[in-house]
Amino acid sequence: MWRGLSVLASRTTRAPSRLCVCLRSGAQSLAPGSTVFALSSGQGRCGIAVIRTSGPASGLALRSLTAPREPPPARSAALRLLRHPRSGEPLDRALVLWFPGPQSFTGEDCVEFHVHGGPAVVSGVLEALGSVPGLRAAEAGEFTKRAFAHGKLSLTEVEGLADLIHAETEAQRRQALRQLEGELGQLGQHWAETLTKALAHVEAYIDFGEDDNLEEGVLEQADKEVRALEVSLQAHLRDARRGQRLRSGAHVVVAGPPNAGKSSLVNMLSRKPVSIVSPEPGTTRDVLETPVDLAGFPVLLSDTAGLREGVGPVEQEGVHRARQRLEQADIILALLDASDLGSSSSCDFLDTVVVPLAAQRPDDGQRLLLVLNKSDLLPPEGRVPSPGLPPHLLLSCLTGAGLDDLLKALRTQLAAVCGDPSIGPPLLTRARHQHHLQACLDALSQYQPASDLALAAEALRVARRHLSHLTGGGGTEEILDLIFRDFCVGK
Ligand SMILES: Nc1nc2c(ncn2[C@@H]2O[C@H](COP(=O)(O)OP(=O)(O)O)[C@@H](O)[C@H]2O)c(=O)[nH]1
Ligand SMILES: [Mg+2]
Repeated sequence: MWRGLSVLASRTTRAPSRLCVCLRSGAQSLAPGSTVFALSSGQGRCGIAVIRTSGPASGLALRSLTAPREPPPARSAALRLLRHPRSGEPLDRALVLWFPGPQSFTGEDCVEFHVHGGPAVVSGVLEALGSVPGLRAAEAGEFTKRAFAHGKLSLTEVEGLADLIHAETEAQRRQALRQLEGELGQLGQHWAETLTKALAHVEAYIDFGEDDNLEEGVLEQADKEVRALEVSLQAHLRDARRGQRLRSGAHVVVAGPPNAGKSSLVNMLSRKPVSIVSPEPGTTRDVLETPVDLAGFPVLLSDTAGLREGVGPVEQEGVHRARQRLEQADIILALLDASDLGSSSSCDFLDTVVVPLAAQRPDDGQRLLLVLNKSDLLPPEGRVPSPGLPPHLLLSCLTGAGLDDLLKALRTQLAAVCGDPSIGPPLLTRARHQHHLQACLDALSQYQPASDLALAAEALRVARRHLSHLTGGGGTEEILDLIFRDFCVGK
């Protein structure tokens, strides 16, 4: 399939008009490929539902459902009575839009029917479309697949579209939109062009090295550009985890001694009763996870068992799981009872978890936010409970005091671990991107023009091939299937 799609894509680039079927010519039977239709808006009762078609018989479908009226001009909405082509029964009065290819989402002839969103209207129109010769129901992701095949979207843009459809937080939406707008693909193309130029220089040197006409310093220039590219790729790979965290959620783990108010904090941040809150120490034993939108960032928030020694086997297992989860955390929300800092469990937690983490440089990995809860229990005059503590925030889960400051601090930490999608170069958002960039770098490590020019040229070719996989130039069917699996029918 991949090869077929690529061939089609390259043909389209050369002769886009061949895929454009004139509505009035009745040429639909001449054009290759099938025509598909699907409900593209969400399922269920709603005000308006959008049903679309893509393929050469789209014009026929439009005519069949709106006869005897003429189809509207291209890309203009018009109100039409839709009728079943066989029985002539009225189905709905709907807005219809005609997008002749290649100026459409898929690059093919497309029609959109904006119908009333009742289930009977939708199923009636879908059934009517199914009765038009040459039309069949679309498979999951088929519209986007066709857009990719016709060169309307690159692979990174397809991924951006999938992420945009699934984006649940503001930061995810920003990152996905940037990728859909082609920023990551353009960066990949820019890198590939650098390699093409360097390759041209090396090849020129191989062919005309002895020739006086060749500009001086050609090899040195290529060398400089390749080394600069290596630095840039390394920087992006170092940043790769951030884009992926933003896509799938940062791990924030709430930890602390028993009864510090960990479950209360998790419930407050997630605004739902995820965990049982009780004055009895050792209530939470399993790790409880909940996805939350924290200050616009996607977070997987975990509540854990209070860390303490000398307890029964079930709680011991809970403590073991809590420690495991701590190791996987991107951000640790370390919680202590501000009115109980002198207890042995508080001191143990400070010594074994907080102090070692606070000593780390923040860019070394895990980030720590130390929070002293139950500030409402402190005497009003003695607001700083222990001057020797690492930097901390005061909070009361009971009264909500200090919550705004905590959210602000969390936002800063989340922006650091996920990357701020509004600024800076586009981030790598998937393991696939990381894989291709790493493969490109590995190939470049074989680039040693001083020792062997032919091998150096080959290294550049291999590196360029890996980069082209980033945006979908040459690849495997499995990658495509994996990406399009994220789409549902109608997308
Ligand atoms: N006074 C006061 N009590 C709190 C606060 N946060 C939690 N608690 C209480 O402390 C007890 C333990 O809370 P819980 O969230 O179960 O703590 P965990 O064991 O760390 O999960 C419960 O009785 C809570 O109502 C707070 O900010 N102030
Ligand atoms: Mg608890």
